Amino acid sequence: GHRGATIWFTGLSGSGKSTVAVELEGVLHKLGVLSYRLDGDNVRLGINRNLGFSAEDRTENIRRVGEVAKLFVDSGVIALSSFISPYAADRDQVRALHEEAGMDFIEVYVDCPLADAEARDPKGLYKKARAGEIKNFTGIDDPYEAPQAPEVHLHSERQSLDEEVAEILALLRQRHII
Ligand code: GGZ
Repeated sequence: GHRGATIWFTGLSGSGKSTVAVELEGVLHKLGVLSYRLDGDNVRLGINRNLGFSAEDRTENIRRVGEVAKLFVDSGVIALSSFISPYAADRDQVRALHEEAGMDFIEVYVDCPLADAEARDPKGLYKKARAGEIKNFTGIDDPYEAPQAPEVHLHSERQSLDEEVAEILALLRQRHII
C-alpha cells in the first residue's frame, strides 16, 4: 500500500524542478502509485491567475499551493509541487501545515548554479530579465533563499535524472510512503 505525502520541489527557474517531477510521476505511475503534479502551468493559469510575481503574490501563490497539496495528501495521493518558492518562510509555513496534520512534507532542493540555469534558458526569460524586459526575476533582480535543511538536495547540473529520482524514491521507501 501507499499513502499521501507532499514532495515539494524548490529551485531557480530552469533548475530542472519540473523535469524531475515529471520523471518521478512516471516512475510512480509504473509502481501503481497515484501522484499529481502541481506547477505553474496548471495552477498559475487557474486558481492563481490573479497572482503575479511581487513578494506578496509569490507568498500567496505558495500558501494556496500548500493548501491544495494538503488536500491531495488527504485523499491519499502524492502531491508533486514544483514552484520556485523562493522564500524560506513560505516553504516552512507549508511544512508546518503538513506536519501539524501528521502529513509528510519532503522538501527537495533542486540546486543548480545560476549560470547553468541561465545557459539553459528554455523560455528565453533570463535573456529578457537581463535586458530589463522582465522585472523582479528570481536570481537576477529578485531573491532566492536556498533551503538550509532539505530532505533531499539534488545537484541538477551534475547528477543524472535517474540518480535524482532514485534519491527521492529511496526516501519514500524509507518512510514507508510507497
Ligand atoms: C521568476 C518568473 C517570473 C519572475 C515569470 N520570476 O521557467 P518558468 O518561467 O516556467 O518558471 C518560472 C515561473 C515561476 O513561477 P512560480 O509560481 O514557480 O514562482 S513562485 O514560486 O516564486 O511564485 C518562469 C515564470 O514563472 N516567471 N516571471 N519574475 N519566474
